Amino acid sequence: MTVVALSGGVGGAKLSLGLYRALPADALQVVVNTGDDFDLLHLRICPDLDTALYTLGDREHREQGWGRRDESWDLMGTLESLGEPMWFKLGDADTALHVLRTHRLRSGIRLTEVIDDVRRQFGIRARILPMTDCTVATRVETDDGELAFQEYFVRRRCEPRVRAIRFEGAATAHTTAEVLAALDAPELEAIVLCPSNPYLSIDPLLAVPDLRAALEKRRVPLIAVSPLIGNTAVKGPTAKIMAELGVASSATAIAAHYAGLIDALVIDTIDAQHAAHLPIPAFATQTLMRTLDDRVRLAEFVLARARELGR
Ligand code: FO1
Repeated sequence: MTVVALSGGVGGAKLSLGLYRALPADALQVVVNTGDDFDLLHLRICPDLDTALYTLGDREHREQGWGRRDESWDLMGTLESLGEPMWFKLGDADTALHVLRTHRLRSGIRLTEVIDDVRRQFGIRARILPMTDCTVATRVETDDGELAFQEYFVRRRCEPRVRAIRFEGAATAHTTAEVLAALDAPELEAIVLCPSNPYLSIDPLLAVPDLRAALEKRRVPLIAVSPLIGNTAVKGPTAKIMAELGVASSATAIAAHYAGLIDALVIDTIDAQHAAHLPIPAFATQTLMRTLDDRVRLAEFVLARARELGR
């Protein structure tokens, strides 16, 4: 039996690791957001894919949430000493991956194949699949004008007020044969929508028309995990963006956001009172993932609920 996880950055990678440990090693396929990808110093940077690679490959920087642990910063220090403004931090080992990826993409190799090769080199038995090999770029319309995703997220620290978010290139993009095969596999048991930012990390996946269509015609339960605990997100700007878009940040709003797509929502125990008011089944448990045990326990809970729904 196999499971597909839909993931963005840090929160998604944490639950993906829990699923990877809770399932037989080759039973997991993680479909990852590529809307955050961009070019810096002519290098192709894919933050969410790399966070998945580092987390499942036991190389992630645990406190930071992105990049590698035991990283050195000589390249960035040298670039800064030469006058290059390095608002986006590039570690040495991390940059080696950006160089390799850029080189291979320029040689005509698909992003899916580049990532698949790296995950094998890292000894990861789960598949890590970009949502598309086409270029999709998240753009954030703010009170200060439209910003490219990393300009908004890193350079401006999510401070500008968000008015709208769009995914440039998504409408004409298509997903990959690998993602379609994963979603159509006879042995597929469940699809798990990870507790990533719905607006910035999951909506780009859902904006790719044939990926959305494949999710809609699935034969297995699709169960989401809310990124909110009470009215706040563990990390990142989810609650701030919801407020700016005029949406109350609550489990009810997350269920409404995914209405028509998900079969059930896993919420935190402190939100258990919302369960009775949701139009879909909601299951309450501790969703905060501080330790590896937390991740595995949440993954096991999600898988158990998905199996019950599938019966
Ligand atoms: N996030 C930051 O807040 N500051 C950085 O300097 C930064 C550098 C960086 C380098 C490589 C990488 O893969 C991710 C990096 N991130 C950084 C994280 C990234 O911007 C976001 O976490 C994701 O795009 C959102 O999921």
